[in-house]
Amino acid sequence: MTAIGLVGFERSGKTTLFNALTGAGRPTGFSAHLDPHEGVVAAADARLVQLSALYEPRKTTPAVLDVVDLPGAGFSGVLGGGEPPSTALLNQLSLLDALVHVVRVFDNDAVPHPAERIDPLADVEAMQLELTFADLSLIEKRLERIADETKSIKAADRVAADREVDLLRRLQSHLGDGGTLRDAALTEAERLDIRHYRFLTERPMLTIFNVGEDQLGQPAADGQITLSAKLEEDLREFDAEEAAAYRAELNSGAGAVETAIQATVNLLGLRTFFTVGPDEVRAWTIRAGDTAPQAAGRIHTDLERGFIRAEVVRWDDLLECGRDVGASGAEAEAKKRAQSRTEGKDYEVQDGDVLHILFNV
Ligand SMILES: Nc1nc2c(ncn2[C@@H]2O[C@H](COP(=O)(O)OP(=O)(O)OP(=O)(O)O)[C@@H](O)[C@H]2O)c(=O)[nH]1
Ligand SMILES: [Mg+2]
Repeated sequence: MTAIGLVGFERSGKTTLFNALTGAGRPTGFSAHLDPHEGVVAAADARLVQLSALYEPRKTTPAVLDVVDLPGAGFSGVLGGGEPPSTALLNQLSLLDALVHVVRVFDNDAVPHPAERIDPLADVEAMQLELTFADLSLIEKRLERIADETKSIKAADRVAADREVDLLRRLQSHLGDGGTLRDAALTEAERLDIRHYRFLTERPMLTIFNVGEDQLGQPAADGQITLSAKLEEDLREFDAEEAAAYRAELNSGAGAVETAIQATVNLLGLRTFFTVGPDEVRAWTIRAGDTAPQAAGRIHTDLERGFIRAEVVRWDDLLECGRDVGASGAEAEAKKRAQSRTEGKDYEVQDGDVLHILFNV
């Protein structure tokens, strides 16, 4: 399972966004929670919606991601001159596959910002520093430990220790220059070597600007995600028609939350494939590079173990066939048009593939 974590300073709207994503209805505001909230979020996918409209299955199942809403109270170090994040918080962070930084843009005197100013870009930088300091302190501890251990070490082991020290020093100076470990120039082998440290600035990160309802409708810069967590939370209570009317009034396009989720899925390097049929139309996520048997294994371990071959068709080709001849004949029609292929165990599943797995156990 893939887990994403919501991070950000106090009262930036993490729990509000968590509620918008999961429907969990956790208390927001000054209820400062010290424990993280955990939930699951359905990965909204327009392709799934279209396939489902064609098949009219009994059940439509989106792919899901785990989401963890972390308390902002742990991040007051850089901002307020307080303590750095606790070991417990750092451990929680290190378990996450990606981080979503919720940045406060909305202004509200009743909800003071911990630094008593609204400056989104300063918050982006401060969080960057917070995570960088955590990585630097991990590197320092490790360097000290190696120095201790290598006082009485065999010459043969010294080579490996020296190499590690060398690599850590390079990371240290890169971070010191304001870089992140995401953008550090490392070889594939070096990336593998440092993976076990679970450095925070190595983690993929998405930034979401949480604006007030009055700031909606202003164009977001390229690659930026802007939404109002409060509005999105409130709209969960509305039916589709009411929600659309309210959005129109506030100039808020639909789909900001969906865009954010899709951006996270992409950031994680996940690929989505689909399975279709009259019972269920379903989206699944796999890692980029996963093969057909690995994808089959997401559905059921038996399908991976007994994998024979996969019938593969792109979702939009299948949709077109289905619209021409009806859902029940869609796969046969795709075969006739040579849009459906038979793939073996080495096939690397592509984003948007519809798979039909043939297996035998
Ligand atoms: N006006 C407005 N208020 C918001 C928005 N998002 C959050 N708030 C309010 O800001 C307050 C804090 O929101 P939370 O979601 O609890 O913030 P948090 O980041 O989880 O805070 P901590 O858990 O303390 O770190 C609540 O009163 C929210 O209603 C928004 O988009 N617009
Ligand atoms: Mg919170």
